Amino acid sequence: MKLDASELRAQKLSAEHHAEVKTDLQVRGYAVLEKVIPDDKLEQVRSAFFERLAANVRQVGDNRGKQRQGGVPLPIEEPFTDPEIMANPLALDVYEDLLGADIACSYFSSDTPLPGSEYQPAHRDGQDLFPGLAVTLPAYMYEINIPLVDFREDNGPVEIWPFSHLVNGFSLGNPRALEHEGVSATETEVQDYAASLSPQPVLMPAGSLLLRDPRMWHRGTPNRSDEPRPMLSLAYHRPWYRFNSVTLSGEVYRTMPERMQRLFRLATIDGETSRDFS
Ligand SMILES: O=C(O)CCC(=O)C(=O)O
Repeated sequence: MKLDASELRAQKLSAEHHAEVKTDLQVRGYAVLEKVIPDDKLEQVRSAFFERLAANVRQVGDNRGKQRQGGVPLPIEEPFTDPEIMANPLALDVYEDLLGADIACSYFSSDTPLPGSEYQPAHRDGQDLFPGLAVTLPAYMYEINIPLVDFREDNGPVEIWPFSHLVNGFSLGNPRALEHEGVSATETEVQDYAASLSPQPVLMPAGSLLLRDPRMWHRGTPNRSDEPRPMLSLAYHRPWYRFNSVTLSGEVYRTMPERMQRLFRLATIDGETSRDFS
């Protein structure tokens, strides 16, 4: 979806766009808001990210084959703490509408297939709340992915299976367990079946927001270009769920605008973690 200049200026979706994004999340499982992060801001974030990526590659090596290059650790500090990056109101207005005003964020990370990385197994993020129960439950979490470069056919765009967040009581297999047994998790019967269902690459310009239900099947694809393909990932959920944990300093927390403080109220702040699950 392309937004109007007035929506970008106000950082607020029109009533029509809000309703369309909400419906797309509920029915298709995803929506894309094209190129909403301003270029100068994106450039600052990209260059801070590439410094971190270089340090991470020095530490862990430059390719992890089928496991690819997930989670370059990112600090919750500038320039990442810009509210347009970590608490984008265009997405959060819809997420609060769908999940409630008391949502929290417990995941801030990144995914970066380097050149030469291969297919990931199709998977969901988060957990099935009631494994094996063939009932579609209401959403409890939504993610935001922010591509830091254009996602093209050749540089390993994320691939998605629209509507698959509504499928339950069906397992794609546990990729990690399979890899550990020496079996490639991308080469199972169920993965072949998923691949036969025509997943779609999400092609989008840098600085877009991919809003998605984490239950929607998705996978990373091979990066055949000669540049890394970085993407930031954040998860926002009902307050009783934790996708992961985030740690930040009280100094950073205190400088956050009020809405952002609410989102990070359950984080570990100066070593203290809130036990408030309400
Ligand atoms: O980087 C990608 O394209 C997908 C990453 C992903 O889905 C994951 O690692 O869970």
